[in-house]
Amino acid sequence: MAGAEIQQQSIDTIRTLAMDAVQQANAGHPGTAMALAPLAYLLYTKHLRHNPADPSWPDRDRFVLSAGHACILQYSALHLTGYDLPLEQLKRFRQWGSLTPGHPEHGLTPGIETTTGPLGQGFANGVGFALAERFLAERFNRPHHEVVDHRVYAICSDGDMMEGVSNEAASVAGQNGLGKLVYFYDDNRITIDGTTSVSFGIEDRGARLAAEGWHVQHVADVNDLAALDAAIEAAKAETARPSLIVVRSHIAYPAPHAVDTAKAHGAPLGAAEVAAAKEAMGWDPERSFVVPDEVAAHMAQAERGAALQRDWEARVEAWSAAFPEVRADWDQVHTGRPRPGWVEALPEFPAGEDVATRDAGRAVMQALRPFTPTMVGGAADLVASTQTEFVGGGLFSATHAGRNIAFGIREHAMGAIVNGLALHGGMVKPYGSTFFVFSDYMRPAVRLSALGHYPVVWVWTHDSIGVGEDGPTHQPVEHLMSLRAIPNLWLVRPCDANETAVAWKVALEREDGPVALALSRQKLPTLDRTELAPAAGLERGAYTLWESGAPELILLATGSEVSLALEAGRKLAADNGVGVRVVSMPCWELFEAQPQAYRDEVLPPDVRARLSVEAGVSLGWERWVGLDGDSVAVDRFGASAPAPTVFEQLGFTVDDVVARAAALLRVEAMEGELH
Ligand SMILES: Cc1ncc(C[n+]2csc(CCOP(=O)(O)OP(=O)(O)O)c2C)c(N)n1
Ligand SMILES: [Mg+2]
Repeated sequence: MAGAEIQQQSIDTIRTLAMDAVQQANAGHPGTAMALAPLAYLLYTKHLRHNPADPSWPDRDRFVLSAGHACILQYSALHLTGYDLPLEQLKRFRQWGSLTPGHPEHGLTPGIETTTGPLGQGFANGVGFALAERFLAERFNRPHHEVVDHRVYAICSDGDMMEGVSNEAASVAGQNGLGKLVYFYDDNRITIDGTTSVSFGIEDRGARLAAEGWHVQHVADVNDLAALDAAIEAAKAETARPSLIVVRSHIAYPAPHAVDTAKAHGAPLGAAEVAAAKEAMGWDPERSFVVPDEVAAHMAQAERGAALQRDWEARVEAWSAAFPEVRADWDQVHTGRPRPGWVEALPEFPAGEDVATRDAGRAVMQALRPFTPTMVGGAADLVASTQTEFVGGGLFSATHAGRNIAFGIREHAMGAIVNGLALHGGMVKPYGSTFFVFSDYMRPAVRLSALGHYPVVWVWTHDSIGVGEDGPTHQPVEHLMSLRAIPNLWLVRPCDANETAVAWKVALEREDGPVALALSRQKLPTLDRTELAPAAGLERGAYTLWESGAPELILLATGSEVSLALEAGRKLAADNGVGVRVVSMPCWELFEAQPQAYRDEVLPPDVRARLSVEAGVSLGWERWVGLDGDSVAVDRFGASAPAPTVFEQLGFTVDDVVARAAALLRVEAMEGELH
């Protein structure tokens, strides 16, 4: 190892930058960054195989700061090792438009692999990275040609270890023997509310992960670089099990008064304490944002990083020459798109047959399978229900990287793991699935997929009261609307088998964010597209499915309620001679993105008699039905009974829809007379 003096100086540089940045911003989390400076130093200068000049080099080690609040630690390390993150950006920590936001944001700051901050998510994202690494290694490596071989490092705090999602993810990692994981648990015995003795004093975290199949070590003092280094080497040497290194640290060390206090977690230390800490380190208390030249030179990783990448590129060259087809496959999956020809391969479903959209989804997935060799995913123990399986794709296990991942009943970790799979690169469209009602159990990860623009697919089946006998606990009611409330998430609820195929097309084509599919358990009629508009209309979010004459009334529906609206519309037109338009509206977000002219074409502003029909809460439909419209909706919890009974009891029958529509038309007519 390098000389002790320059090491200490480097570590103290990280500490002072952390203190100074938080002090300047007058907001942030200095304590943990200061305490863990030795760990960041050792990782970024010795163990991490990374290249600051090319933060997206495919075979780099991945580093995840699951304790995202301590991000100034990572920003300092990135700056000092030579990433394109100038000191100026550290001075603008947490300011509008800076590259140093209050928690790490992937896609914004070079070297940030995933967006963290909601505790536990990063832990699980890292498991996704390791699954991706294993999958790609098995698929692309050849004897004597290792082009995929990297580790995943993560730093986790007490909060990460307390959150249930990390335990779910740890269990998945242990089950699958993800030996490339090297995780650190910052055992500082402090959280915001004070000492962990009040909330986390009994549990032996190391023993828990050991019981889940992890290789667990303890380091008594994070400042003991030799012990830390030895533990990291041992963790790297352990390839069959994921590794956890429990590191004892003291928050805000070496600030004389702030050390070991909860206050040091999330508040600036104050000018006097910053000065005192600098004095304790032998630094000039008057100066801030100081990076000694020797430290800059010592920590710069440009050369080491370039050499590591060159070495990899040489291996890739030899591998490409020996296996040109494998290389072509590699290039293909790294475009993030399926192989050409996939659109033509999408199935078309004949009219007349009744098909649940979950079953249509299954057929679509099988058709896509040859075109998406690195598309993996699974269900939270509901494969037989969600029908999201690549038949013949094998099961992922400790000994074989199959395409179907048995996430077990762990929706939350599934969500975060799928996010990690997507973030890794090379894995085209990873997906996770469960009952729609349990989307709640994975919502934090879904939110992050939207916030971080991750190209993942969420497949939720059993999407309404159509679940039937399982009753209100299993019948989603508020879910469609609450998911529509998440910015940048596309929620698609196809109305029949052919819309389901187009929905999957939309999902595969989207590159800048997640697409969620809400699919039915119950069978739905496959609409006759020779007399109705083509299902391709789904790509514009909403489209006129059918109409009779100039519209006086518009019925808007999604998913399983479209055929109901159609039947009601036809009846209204036939019996009353009303001009009716039926609009299928599978994706609000796509419709909102259409030009105004198209939206006005589908929903002419002067047609005010509008009725929405959707088996979910009405909240939000006002946007489309307006003040003069109405909604056939479910503004209560469902009930346990056969699905047709539940629909009938809650007002989803042709007669009900006709009556509600007729009432709207009567009001319109009366208003017409009054004018
Ligand atoms: C899911 C979630 N809940 C709550 C928070 C708010 N929060 C941020 S850090 C933290 C706990 C701090 O303790 P610890 O995780 O041990 O971090 P340390 O202070 O030791 O760095 C909390 C509750 C969060 N970021 N994410
Ligand atoms: Mg802590």
